[in-house]
Amino acid sequence: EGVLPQEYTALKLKVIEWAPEAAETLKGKIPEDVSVFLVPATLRPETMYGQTCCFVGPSLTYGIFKASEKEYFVITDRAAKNMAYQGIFAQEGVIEKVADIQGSELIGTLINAPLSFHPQVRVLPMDSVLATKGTGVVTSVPSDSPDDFAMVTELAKKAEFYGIQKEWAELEIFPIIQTPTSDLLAPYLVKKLKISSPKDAKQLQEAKELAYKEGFYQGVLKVGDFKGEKVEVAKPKVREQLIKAGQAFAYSE
Ligand code: A2H
Repeated sequence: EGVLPQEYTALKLKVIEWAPEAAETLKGKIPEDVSVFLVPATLRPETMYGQTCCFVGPSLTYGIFKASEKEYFVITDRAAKNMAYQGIFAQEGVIEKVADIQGSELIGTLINAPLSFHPQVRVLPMDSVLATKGTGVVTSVPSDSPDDFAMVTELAKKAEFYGIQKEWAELEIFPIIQTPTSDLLAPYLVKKLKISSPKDAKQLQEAKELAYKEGFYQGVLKVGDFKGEKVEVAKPKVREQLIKAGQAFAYSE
Protein backbone atom coordinates (compact mmCIF):
# COMPACT_ATOMS: atom_id res chain seq x y z
CA GLU A 1 0.00 0.00 0.00
CA GLY A 2 1.31 3.41 -0.97
CA VAL A 3 1.30 6.41 1.33
CA LEU A 4 -0.67 8.67 -0.96
CA PRO A 5 -4.29 7.91 -1.74
CA GLN A 6 -4.79 6.31 -5.14
CA GLU A 7 -7.26 8.28 -7.23
CA TYR A 8 -9.23 5.88 -9.44
CA THR A 9 -11.89 6.36 -12.04
CA ALA A 10 -14.82 4.07 -11.23
CA LEU A 11 -16.64 3.16 -14.42
CA LYS A 12 -20.30 2.13 -14.63
CA LEU A 13 -20.82 -0.98 -16.78
CA LYS A 14 -24.55 -1.55 -16.95
CA VAL A 15 -25.88 -5.09 -16.79
CA ILE A 16 -27.85 -5.94 -19.93
CA GLU A 17 -28.40 -9.62 -19.22
CA TRP A 18 -27.35 -11.67 -16.20
CA ALA A 19 -25.60 -15.00 -16.63
CA PRO A 20 -28.11 -17.80 -15.80
CA GLU A 21 -26.53 -18.58 -12.39
CA ALA A 22 -26.55 -14.93 -11.39
CA ALA A 23 -30.18 -14.55 -12.50
CA GLU A 24 -31.11 -17.53 -10.31
CA THR A 25 -29.27 -16.21 -7.25
CA LEU A 26 -30.67 -12.71 -7.64
CA LYS A 27 -34.28 -13.68 -8.32
CA GLY A 28 -36.60 -11.38 -6.36
CA LYS A 29 -33.75 -9.52 -4.66
CA ILE A 30 -33.37 -6.49 -6.93
CA PRO A 31 -36.25 -4.11 -7.73
CA GLU A 32 -37.42 -4.40 -11.35
CA ASP A 33 -37.08 -0.76 -12.34
CA VAL A 34 -33.42 -0.17 -11.40
CA SER A 35 -30.15 -0.40 -13.31
CA VAL A 36 -27.35 -2.56 -11.95
CA PHE A 37 -23.72 -1.80 -12.80
CA LEU A 38 -20.44 -3.64 -12.48
CA VAL A 39 -18.05 -0.92 -11.28
CA PRO A 40 -14.35 -1.45 -12.11
CA ALA A 41 -11.75 0.97 -10.74
CA THR A 42 -9.14 2.04 -13.28
CA LEU A 43 -6.04 4.25 -13.41
CA ARG A 44 -6.25 4.51 -17.20
CA PRO A 45 -9.58 6.13 -18.13
CA GLU A 46 -8.13 7.27 -21.48
CA THR A 47 -7.91 3.62 -22.59
CA MET A 48 -11.60 2.84 -22.10
CA TYR A 49 -12.16 2.86 -25.89
CA GLY A 50 -10.33 -0.47 -25.87
CA GLN A 51 -12.42 -2.44 -23.35
CA THR A 52 -13.13 -5.99 -24.51
CA CYS A 53 -14.44 -7.62 -21.31
CA CYS A 54 -14.62 -7.11 -17.55
CA PHE A 55 -12.85 -9.33 -15.01
CA VAL A 56 -14.06 -10.56 -11.65
CA GLY A 57 -12.30 -12.96 -9.27
CA PRO A 58 -14.32 -16.20 -9.56
CA SER A 59 -13.69 -17.10 -5.91
CA LEU A 60 -14.40 -13.62 -4.54
CA THR A 61 -17.73 -12.66 -3.00
CA TYR A 62 -19.40 -9.51 -4.26
CA GLY A 63 -22.34 -7.58 -2.92
CA ILE A 64 -25.10 -5.78 -4.77
CA PHE A 65 -25.39 -2.36 -3.14
CA LYS A 66 -27.98 0.35 -3.45
CA ALA A 67 -26.19 3.50 -4.64
CA SER A 68 -29.39 5.49 -5.24
CA GLU A 69 -33.10 4.86 -5.87
CA LYS A 70 -32.41 3.80 -9.45
CA GLU A 71 -28.83 2.48 -9.40
CA TYR A 72 -27.22 -0.55 -7.77
CA PHE A 73 -23.50 -1.47 -7.86
CA VAL A 74 -21.76 -4.86 -7.97
CA ILE A 75 -18.58 -4.38 -5.89
CA THR A 76 -16.81 -5.88 -2.86
CA ASP A 77 -18.06 -5.14 0.66
CA ARG A 78 -14.79 -3.35 1.25
CA ALA A 79 -15.33 -0.96 -1.68
CA ALA A 80 -18.93 -0.33 -0.58
CA LYS A 81 -17.71 0.80 2.82
CA ASN A 82 -15.25 3.20 1.20
CA MET A 83 -17.87 4.55 -1.21
CA ALA A 84 -20.41 5.11 1.55
CA TYR A 85 -17.99 7.57 3.14
CA GLN A 86 -16.97 9.32 -0.09
CA GLY A 87 -20.38 10.78 -0.86
CA ILE A 88 -20.90 8.28 -3.67
CA PHE A 89 -24.05 6.67 -2.31
CA ALA A 90 -27.22 8.76 -2.05
CA GLN A 91 -27.19 8.51 1.76
CA GLU A 92 -23.83 9.35 3.29
CA GLY A 93 -22.57 6.54 5.50
CA VAL A 94 -25.51 4.23 4.76
CA ILE A 95 -24.70 0.84 3.25
CA GLU A 96 -27.65 -1.11 1.89
CA LYS A 97 -26.80 -4.53 0.46
CA VAL A 98 -29.57 -6.45 -1.30
CA ALA A 99 -27.64 -9.62 -2.21
CA ASP A 100 -24.35 -11.47 -2.13
CA ILE A 101 -23.02 -13.16 -5.24
CA GLN A 102 -19.94 -15.22 -6.09
CA GLY A 103 -17.68 -13.98 -8.84
CA SER A 104 -18.08 -17.36 -10.57
CA GLU A 105 -21.84 -16.80 -10.86
CA LEU A 106 -21.28 -13.51 -12.69
CA ILE A 107 -19.21 -15.06 -15.50
CA GLY A 108 -20.95 -14.58 -18.85
CA THR A 109 -23.08 -11.63 -17.75
CA LEU A 110 -23.54 -9.21 -20.66
CA ILE A 111 -22.71 -5.61 -19.86
CA ASN A 112 -22.46 -2.25 -21.55
CA ALA A 113 -18.93 -0.75 -21.70
CA PRO A 114 -18.97 3.07 -21.96
CA LEU A 115 -16.79 4.53 -24.77
CA SER A 116 -15.67 1.11 -25.99
CA PHE A 117 -15.59 0.12 -29.65
CA HIS A 118 -17.34 -2.98 -28.33
CA PRO A 119 -20.45 -1.53 -26.65
CA GLN A 120 -21.40 -4.93 -25.24
CA VAL A 121 -18.87 -7.13 -23.49
CA ARG A 122 -18.92 -10.12 -21.12
CA VAL A 123 -17.86 -10.64 -17.53
CA LEU A 124 -14.93 -13.10 -17.50
CA PRO A 125 -12.78 -14.70 -14.76
CA MET A 126 -9.31 -13.60 -13.64
CA ASP A 127 -7.81 -15.37 -10.62
CA SER A 128 -5.36 -12.57 -9.85
CA VAL A 129 -8.05 -9.99 -9.09
CA LEU A 130 -7.42 -8.84 -5.52
CA ALA A 131 -10.25 -8.41 -3.03
CA THR A 132 -8.11 -5.82 -1.25
CA LYS A 133 -7.77 -3.33 -4.09
CA GLY A 134 -10.25 -1.05 -5.86
CA THR A 135 -13.71 -2.56 -6.25
CA GLY A 136 -12.61 -6.15 -6.99
CA VAL A 137 -13.83 -5.58 -10.55
CA VAL A 138 -11.31 -4.87 -13.34
CA THR A 139 -12.21 -3.72 -16.81
CA SER A 140 -10.05 -5.35 -19.46
CA VAL A 141 -8.09 -3.33 -22.02
CA PRO A 142 -5.80 -5.85 -23.76
CA SER A 143 -4.32 -3.24 -26.13
CA ASP A 144 -2.68 -1.38 -23.24
CA SER A 145 -2.58 -3.66 -20.20
CA PRO A 146 -0.19 -6.66 -20.34
CA ASP A 147 -2.13 -8.40 -17.53
CA ASP A 148 -5.36 -8.05 -19.48
CA PHE A 149 -3.80 -9.21 -22.76
CA ALA A 150 -2.21 -12.27 -21.11
CA MET A 151 -5.55 -13.15 -19.52
CA VAL A 152 -7.76 -12.82 -22.61
CA THR A 153 -5.20 -14.85 -24.58
CA GLU A 154 -5.33 -17.58 -21.93
CA LEU A 155 -9.15 -17.51 -21.85
CA ALA A 156 -9.42 -17.84 -25.62
CA LYS A 157 -6.91 -20.73 -25.58
CA LYS A 158 -8.65 -22.62 -22.78
CA ALA A 159 -12.26 -21.47 -23.08
CA GLU A 160 -13.69 -24.86 -22.17
CA PHE A 161 -11.54 -25.17 -19.05
CA TYR A 162 -12.73 -21.75 -17.90
CA GLY A 163 -16.35 -22.56 -18.73
CA ILE A 164 -16.79 -19.68 -21.13
CA GLN A 165 -17.58 -19.24 -24.81
CA LYS A 166 -14.41 -18.69 -26.82
CA GLU A 167 -15.92 -15.72 -28.69
CA TRP A 168 -16.33 -13.83 -25.41
CA ALA A 169 -12.53 -13.64 -25.09
CA GLU A 170 -11.80 -13.03 -28.75
CA LEU A 171 -13.18 -9.56 -29.41
CA GLU A 172 -11.01 -7.58 -31.79
CA ILE A 173 -8.25 -5.58 -30.11
CA PHE A 174 -8.12 -2.09 -31.62
CA PRO A 175 -5.14 0.29 -31.32
CA ILE A 176 -5.97 3.09 -28.87
CA ILE A 177 -2.63 4.72 -28.04
CA GLN A 178 0.40 5.32 -30.26
CA THR A 179 3.79 5.21 -28.55
CA PRO A 180 7.26 5.30 -30.14
CA THR A 181 7.31 1.49 -29.94
CA SER A 182 3.85 0.39 -30.99
CA ASP A 183 0.15 1.19 -31.17
CA LEU A 184 -0.62 -2.13 -29.48
CA LEU A 185 1.86 -1.83 -26.64
CA ALA A 186 0.60 -4.62 -24.37
CA PRO A 187 0.51 -7.37 -27.05
CA TYR A 188 3.93 -6.12 -28.24
CA LEU A 189 5.49 -6.35 -24.77
CA VAL A 190 3.87 -9.69 -23.93
CA LYS A 191 5.40 -11.13 -27.08
CA LYS A 192 8.77 -9.43 -26.62
CA LEU A 193 9.15 -10.63 -23.01
CA LYS A 194 7.96 -14.11 -24.07
CA ILE A 195 5.06 -14.12 -21.62
CA SER A 196 3.03 -17.26 -22.25
CA SER A 197 0.50 -17.19 -19.42
CA PRO A 198 -1.00 -14.95 -16.73
CA LYS A 199 1.15 -16.92 -14.28
CA ASP A 200 4.40 -15.42 -15.62
CA ALA A 201 4.24 -12.92 -12.77
CA LYS A 202 7.78 -11.57 -12.91
CA GLN A 203 7.79 -10.75 -16.64
CA LEU A 204 4.26 -9.40 -16.39
CA GLN A 205 5.36 -7.01 -13.67
CA GLU A 206 8.14 -5.78 -15.93
CA ALA A 207 5.80 -5.46 -18.91
CA LYS A 208 3.31 -3.57 -16.78
CA GLU A 209 5.93 -1.05 -15.66
CA LEU A 210 7.22 -0.53 -19.19
CA ALA A 211 3.72 -0.15 -20.62
CA TYR A 212 2.64 2.26 -17.93
CA LYS A 213 5.66 4.56 -18.30
CA GLU A 214 5.73 4.57 -22.07
CA GLY A 215 1.97 4.87 -22.37
CA PHE A 216 1.71 7.74 -19.93
CA TYR A 217 4.74 9.84 -20.89
CA GLN A 218 5.05 9.12 -24.61
CA GLY A 219 1.61 7.97 -25.65
CA VAL A 220 -0.72 9.85 -27.98
CA LEU A 221 -4.41 9.02 -28.24
CA LYS A 222 -5.35 7.54 -31.64
CA VAL A 223 -9.12 7.59 -31.22
CA GLY A 224 -12.04 9.46 -29.69
CA ASP A 225 -12.71 13.15 -29.03
CA PHE A 226 -9.13 13.81 -27.91
CA LYS A 227 -7.44 12.04 -30.79
CA GLY A 228 -3.93 13.44 -31.40
CA GLU A 229 -3.52 14.64 -27.82
CA LYS A 230 -0.84 13.33 -25.47
CA VAL A 231 -2.06 10.80 -22.90
CA GLU A 232 -0.95 13.06 -20.05
CA VAL A 233 -3.24 15.78 -21.38
CA ALA A 234 -6.10 13.61 -22.59
CA LYS A 235 -6.38 11.42 -19.48
CA PRO A 236 -8.16 14.00 -17.27
CA LYS A 237 -10.30 15.11 -20.23
CA VAL A 238 -11.61 11.61 -20.96
CA ARG A 239 -12.22 11.15 -17.24
CA GLU A 240 -14.23 14.40 -17.01
CA GLN A 241 -16.23 13.45 -20.09
CA LEU A 242 -17.16 10.08 -18.57
CA ILE A 243 -18.07 11.68 -15.25
CA LYS A 244 -20.19 14.39 -16.92
CA ALA A 245 -22.03 11.72 -18.91
CA GLY A 246 -22.88 9.91 -15.64
CA GLN A 247 -20.83 6.92 -16.78
CA ALA A 248 -18.08 7.20 -14.15
CA PHE A 249 -17.18 8.80 -10.82
CA ALA A 250 -14.10 9.51 -8.73
CA TYR A 251 -13.17 6.83 -6.21
CA SER A 252 -10.10 6.84 -3.98
CA GLU A 253 -8.52 4.65 -1.35
B1 A2H B 1 -5.95 -0.66 -14.81
P1 A2H B 1 -2.82 -0.07 -8.58
CL1 A2H B 1 -5.03 -0.18 -19.78
N1 A2H B 1 -6.96 -6.53 -8.57
O1 A2H B 1 -7.09 -0.29 -15.66
C1 A2H B 1 -6.04 -6.49 -9.56
N2 A2H B 1 -5.91 -5.45 -10.41
C2 A2H B 1 -6.73 -4.41 -10.25
C3 A2H B 1 -7.70 -4.37 -9.23
C4 A2H B 1 -7.80 -5.50 -8.37
N3 A2H B 1 -8.71 -5.56 -7.39
N4 A2H B 1 -8.38 -3.22 -9.31
C5 A2H B 1 -7.85 -2.54 -10.34
N5 A2H B 1 -6.85 -3.25 -10.93
C6 A2H B 1 -6.02 -2.91 -12.09
C7 A2H B 1 -6.76 -0.37 -17.08
C8 A2H B 1 -5.28 -0.47 -17.10
C9 A2H B 1 -4.78 -0.65 -15.82
C10 A2H B 1 -4.43 -0.39 -18.19
C11 A2H B 1 -3.07 -0.49 -17.98
C12 A2H B 1 -2.57 -0.70 -16.70
C13 A2H B 1 -3.43 -0.78 -15.60
C14 A2H B 1 -7.45 -1.57 -17.71
N6 A2H B 1 -7.30 -2.76 -16.99
O2 A2H B 1 -2.99 -0.98 -14.33
O3 A2H B 1 -2.16 -1.20 -7.90
C15 A2H B 1 -6.66 -1.88 -12.97
O4 A2H B 1 -6.17 -1.99 -14.29
C16 A2H B 1 -1.61 -1.21 -14.13
C17 A2H B 1 -1.25 -1.03 -12.67
O5 A2H B 1 -3.88 0.60 -7.74
C18 A2H B 1 -6.14 -0.53 -12.47
O6 A2H B 1 -5.90 0.24 -13.67
O7 A2H B 1 -1.80 0.87 -9.13
C19 A2H B 1 -4.86 -0.90 -11.75
O8 A2H B 1 -4.83 -2.33 -11.62
C20 A2H B 1 -4.75 -0.30 -10.37
O9 A2H B 1 -3.56 -0.75 -9.81
